[in-house]
Amino acid sequence: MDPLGKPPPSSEITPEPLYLRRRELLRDALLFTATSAGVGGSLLWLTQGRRASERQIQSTAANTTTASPTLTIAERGLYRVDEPLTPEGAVTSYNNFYELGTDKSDPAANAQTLRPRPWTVSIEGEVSQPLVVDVDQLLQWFPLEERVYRMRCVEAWSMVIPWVGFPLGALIKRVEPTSRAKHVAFTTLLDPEQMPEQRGDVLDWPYVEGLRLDEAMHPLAILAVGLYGKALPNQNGAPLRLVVPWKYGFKGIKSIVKIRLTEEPPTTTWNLAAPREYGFYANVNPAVDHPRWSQATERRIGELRRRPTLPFNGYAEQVAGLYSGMDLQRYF
Ligand SMILES: Nc1nc2c(c(=O)[nH]1)N[C@H]1C(S)=C(S)[C@@H](COP(=O)(O)O)O[C@H]1N2
Ligand SMILES: [Mo]
Repeated sequence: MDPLGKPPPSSEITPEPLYLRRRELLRDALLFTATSAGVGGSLLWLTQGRRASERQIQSTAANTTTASPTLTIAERGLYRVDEPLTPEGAVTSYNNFYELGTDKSDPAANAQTLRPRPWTVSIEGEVSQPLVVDVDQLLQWFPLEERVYRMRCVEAWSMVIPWVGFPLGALIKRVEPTSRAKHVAFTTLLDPEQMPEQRGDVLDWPYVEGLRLDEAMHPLAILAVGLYGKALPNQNGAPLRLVVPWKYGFKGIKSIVKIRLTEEPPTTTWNLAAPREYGFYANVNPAVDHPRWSQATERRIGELRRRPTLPFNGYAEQVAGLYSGMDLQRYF
């Protein structure tokens, strides 16, 4: 992810000599398995030493938020993935959240600057019942579900994350879209006090993402308020973020303050920054390479071997129908 044509910031997917990639792979596997109990973890610990895992432990310590609610989960098991969960320590310490820094460890390190309570969200635009609502009120309106989803970043790493949230469609129904509503635009908080990197211009702030209305209404699309049964850590997009598991991770906009229904598709941040590299649809598609790297395989955080990337990130059965007749090479 990088609008300027430079390699991505940290240890990411920049096409590099293979030997480098292998070292990086081993190091990251160590980083993320060493904290989880299990044979794989201890084996790596023994063969690779302990430096990386100490770093890991330090960075996960810095992320508690105050005054977050206890989440009552009404339902579990919908759309469950039969693959091991990515350890919580990895999910909360290896992040993309450019408002809090561009290195993977920055968002956790800078998480305390974000204040996720009190927090209001505006749902507006082409709706007959616009709303400005406190996030804790939202938690009362919609029963929370746990959804275990794969997450595939456009940088070709992936995780399996147990989110807590509710269907985005339930909220959209509540505001009653008009007949002109065809798209949904989401906006992240703009506040350089809380989001220090917004003082710089690595991206056009605030971060904006968008969906077609029918994508937004799909039952797989959720607004997440937690993970691993607890309120969302700041670095993961507290208090409220989008999760659309069949699309690349950058569609999953964090710390949302505005949801606007529109007729026209919104201009989205990454598409604006690098239109050749990041399309509006951003459906996970192993057959369409990123201009600077292949999307055919991915590095599952915590695993040693790359795995094949699946069309629509493994959710083709549920979502392919949304795109029937579309040229997915062109509308990527
Ligand atoms: N506001 C905002 N939302 C964002 C990003 C960001 O930089 N800013 N990064 C995106 C990218 S590229 C990814 S892969 C996911 C990462 O989510 P995670 O850190 O919870 O795994 O968040 C997405 N949402
Ligand atoms: Mo990403």
